[in-house]
Amino acid sequence: MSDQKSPASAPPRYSGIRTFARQDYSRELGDGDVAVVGVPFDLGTSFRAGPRFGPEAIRSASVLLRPYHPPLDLDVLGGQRVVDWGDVELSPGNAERALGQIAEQLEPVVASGATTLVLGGDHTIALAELRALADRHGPLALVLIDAHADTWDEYRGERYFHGTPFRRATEEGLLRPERSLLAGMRGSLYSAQDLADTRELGFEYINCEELRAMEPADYGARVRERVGDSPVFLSFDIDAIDPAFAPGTGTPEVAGLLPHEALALLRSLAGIEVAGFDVVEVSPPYDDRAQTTALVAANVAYEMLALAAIAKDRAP
Ligand SMILES: [Mn+2]
Repeated sequence: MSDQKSPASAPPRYSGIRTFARQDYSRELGDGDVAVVGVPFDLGTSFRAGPRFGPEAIRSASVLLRPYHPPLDLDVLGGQRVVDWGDVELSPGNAERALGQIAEQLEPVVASGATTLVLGGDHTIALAELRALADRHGPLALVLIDAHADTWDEYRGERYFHGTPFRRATEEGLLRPERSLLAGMRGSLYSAQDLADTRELGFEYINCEELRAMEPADYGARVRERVGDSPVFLSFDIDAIDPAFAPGTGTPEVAGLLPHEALALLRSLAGIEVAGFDVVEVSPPYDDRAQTTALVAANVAYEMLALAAIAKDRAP
């Protein structure tokens, strides 16, 4: 508590500029083991908009995060250097142009060797992240926790929006569907073909009912087996969480994961090296007065930092 050197514990935490978990703001390439990057983009939403305000809300909710993680007995913020890179700069009004801008700004960060932890933003941005990540790592295995598979081809003629990023990424050769595992899918669909299309692309998925019935360790084992030695992109859509706990999101579906279930699933991935993480679809205008959705998202991001710390520890 008295460790004045750690920005995370410099009291009082409700004061000061809102960087993620009170970590240093830095745009110096090579400065951090992990770079937290905000992507304030929501031109890809199909129902409720608002995730352009997600990075700001998640950062605000993150300032209570402390360095030490008791269940993992891990110094999350002390054993690695985590920097807040700030937000990518976007031109509003054109989704495809913005995707190019996101990839262009992420590329040097990824090339510097940092693990990226992106705060979204709607899920369209995953396509831009994958462009930057694949540029360095080659095609990646996708580990997705989401109420939706986001593998549509188009919606009312639009090919670039938050229902299509993983189909576009597959077409662009950025993903290895045969090494990817999607989990948490639930809610009504337009037809059974939606799911068949996901499988036809080569993805495997675990629906939310099945996921909730699994032991987290079994989920972790299934992810390990599926991704093999591929580089990994771990993407968490906050709508995977039940809207009672995460109402502030664009396309809510009832009967989702409880927060403790989601954290346990993430902890089950300990030891897997992840090239890039994101937490997306937080829509603060629809959040509750206590900003619960942003709080859950900040804690999901914290678990991702824990995974990064463990992977770094085990690196040769
Ligand atoms: Mn999604």
